[in-house]
Amino acid sequence: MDANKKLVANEAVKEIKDGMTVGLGSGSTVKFMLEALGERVKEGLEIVGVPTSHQTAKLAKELGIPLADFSNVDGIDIAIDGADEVDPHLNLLKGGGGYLVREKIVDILAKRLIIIVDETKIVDYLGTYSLPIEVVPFGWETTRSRIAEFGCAPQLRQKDGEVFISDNGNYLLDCDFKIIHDPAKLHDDLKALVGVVETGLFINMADVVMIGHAGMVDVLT
Ligand code: ABF
Repeated sequence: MDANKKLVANEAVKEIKDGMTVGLGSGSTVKFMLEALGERVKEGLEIVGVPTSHQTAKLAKELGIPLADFSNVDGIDIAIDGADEVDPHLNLLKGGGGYLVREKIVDILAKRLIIIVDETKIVDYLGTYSLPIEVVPFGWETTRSRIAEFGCAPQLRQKDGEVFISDNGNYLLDCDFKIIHDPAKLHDDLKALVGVVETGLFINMADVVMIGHAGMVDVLT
């Protein structure tokens, strides 16, 4: 599995050119991408990265990748990010790591969004992986009830025995829809609920999906 993740991460880094502002995703495949990008920065590549999580920012700093935020960049040339599931329309289910809000803010701004996955992420329908939904902590129990009416049993995400708090100070509800036939409609319906900050459904956002499998990289656009 790691070999395919490394393969696709190294392939994606080739798309990064001098002078770019690069959205830096989160997750284990992106970790390999950051390591490859760090090597290219050491060799003289001049870029600046906008991280999608404290975790990514920490690793990028360790690797010597210059960082910026939206106070000093006015756009993203390319974003490279992972995903938990990819459907045939290149719609994504993301947020397994808990970083979906900042990922979506960066990814949606990118002129070009490249998603890097191994073949285990490719699905016919989104939803086997529980959908992460970021909610405001105040009244989360009532938000959970409203979300449940769409056909799931939202679970408050825990980490190390404590309630998981996102980088934005919110809670995450993981929702086991099992199969999502119309992810665009579900996203719109969920986003309309009071208390919902964002969902892990990334609809019509990916420009390219690079899939590492069996020592090769397939590219979907
Ligand atoms: C990130 O990538 C998250 O949205 C997602 O949970 C994670 C999964 O990918 P990986 O398998 O690479 O950790 O963008």
